Amino acid sequence: MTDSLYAKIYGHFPANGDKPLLETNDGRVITYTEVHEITGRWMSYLTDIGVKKGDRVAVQVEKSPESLLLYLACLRGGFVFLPMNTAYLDDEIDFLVGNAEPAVLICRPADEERRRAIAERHGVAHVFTMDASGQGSWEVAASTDSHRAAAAPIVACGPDDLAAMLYTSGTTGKPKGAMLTHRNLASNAKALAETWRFTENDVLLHALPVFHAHGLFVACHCVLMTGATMIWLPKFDLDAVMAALPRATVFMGVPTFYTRLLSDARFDRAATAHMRLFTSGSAPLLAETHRAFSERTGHAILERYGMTETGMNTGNPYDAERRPGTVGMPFPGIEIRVVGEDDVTALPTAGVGAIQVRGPNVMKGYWRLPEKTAEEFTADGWFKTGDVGMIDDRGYLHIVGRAKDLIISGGYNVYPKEIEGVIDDLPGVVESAVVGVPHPDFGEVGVAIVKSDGQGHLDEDQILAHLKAHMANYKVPKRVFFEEDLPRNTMGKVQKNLLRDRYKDLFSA
Ligand code: MLC
Ligand code: AMP
Repeated sequence: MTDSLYAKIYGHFPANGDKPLLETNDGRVITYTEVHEITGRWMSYLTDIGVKKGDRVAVQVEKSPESLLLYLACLRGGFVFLPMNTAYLDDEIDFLVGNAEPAVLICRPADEERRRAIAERHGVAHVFTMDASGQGSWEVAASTDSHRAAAAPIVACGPDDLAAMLYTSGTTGKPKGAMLTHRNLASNAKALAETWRFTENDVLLHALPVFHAHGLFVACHCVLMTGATMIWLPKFDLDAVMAALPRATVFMGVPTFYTRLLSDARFDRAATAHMRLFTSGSAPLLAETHRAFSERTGHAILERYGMTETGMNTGNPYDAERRPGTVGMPFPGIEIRVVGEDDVTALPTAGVGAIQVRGPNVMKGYWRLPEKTAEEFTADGWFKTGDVGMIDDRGYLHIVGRAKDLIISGGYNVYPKEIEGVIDDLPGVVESAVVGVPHPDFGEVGVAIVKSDGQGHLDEDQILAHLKAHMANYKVPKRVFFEEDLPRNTMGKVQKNLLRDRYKDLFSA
């Protein structure tokens, strides 16, 4: 008996292999039969070039049907899929590749030269390209019929074997690789597909990026576990979503997707009457957005709560009330507790404290960081989420804040510490603080407050240009302000709450 997630998914492939797993908005179709043929060829090719079970396959490519097939080929072969944000620049990729030591790196054609340099520096044996239509040196090499492809196996995996590794940044230090096992992903996939009542008749409108847990696991696994179908959009585009909506039954988004949809008068009761389910997560959905959505469409968005390290922890009920401003109850098999300062004593109803989670969904640990892993778990095996919340008298979890210094912008995590470090390296900067402030589109965005040495040759544009050259665009603060001194408490710590308050209306309409 194997614990391979691919084997579990394969067990749910529809009897009719001509059924599409996905359709693109420009008319491409990938059937379930094709999924099995292509993943067979690709995992055989990886095996032929010497990639072994447990080796990492690092990927930074645009979203295409092939980008998903790469993931599935890795699952099937027992290789560890490592997707990387398409916005990452050279420095960010260099760190991840150096840390994960993948056997293979697949990149966009335009990046090839720079990625080869990184691969060479870190001893990565194989570099391939894949463009936005799935073509490139990977397709040429891996799709030639290997003699073993026809009989390609589903490599047997144990429950604790790694299936994927996703990096999450920390409030201190460098990004850490969350090691996700076949059991982690499979247990969560089953819990979500069942709780959300997926069937073969569902059509999921997929507009999320596929280098994060939300787009890659939550959305795709619900479909793959039930032999359903996806409409596969390269990214969230309002017109493309509106055009595809009539053929969909389920939509999953970050809150920004919903505020953008609500900004369009075409998005109304008639346009959504046939829909079965809308889910939201990755960032807080404002209660007012939830209510506006219900008023406009008659549908209550199902908000759920998760993270890279744990997959999905809680969600509002499918059948009972979906309460605005809450993230619902634990999914089957998962436990949640809210604890006090000692990190172990569960608080009474409505007590506000640290949220901890335990279950088969929780990662194996951080890649090659046993001490860091140990710090994030309690002695009795609960994972510390870094989120602050309370459970109300009806059992709904409310997230009321974060203990971690983190900004969530349009569903992407931005770590102030990383940005402050880059600003502080600039000549003329004494120190800086980056804080999150409310934003009508992204929910929250970063703003930098800088103390300069007063020599007078630093301005906002210079700092923004410097940041854009060194980090993914979404991490770059939307504005920079100069102040004579940063406010500090008696312990000498910068009082970010005061700065947040000072700049909170910057983007209000
Ligand atoms: C883009 N920009 C952002 C941004 N996305 N800035 C801050 N936050 C973001 N999320 C930048 C662009 O680089 C650009 O910069 C400018 O903002 C305007 O971009 P845009 O054209 O409006 O952005 P767009 O391409 O439409 O992207 C916005 C978006 C995208 C919301 C569609 O960010 C997105 O798909 N977000 C989803 C994130 C996600 O899937 N998270 C899941 C994490 S998993 P410039 O300088 O060029 O003007 C997880 C676990 C869980 O958290 O629970 O799910
Ligand atoms: P990531 O590291 O990208 O997986 O981000 C996980 C974090 O996103 C969680 O720890 C929460 O802080 C936040 N998050 C995810 N879903 C929600 C939600 N529905 N409401 C509020 N915060 C959320």
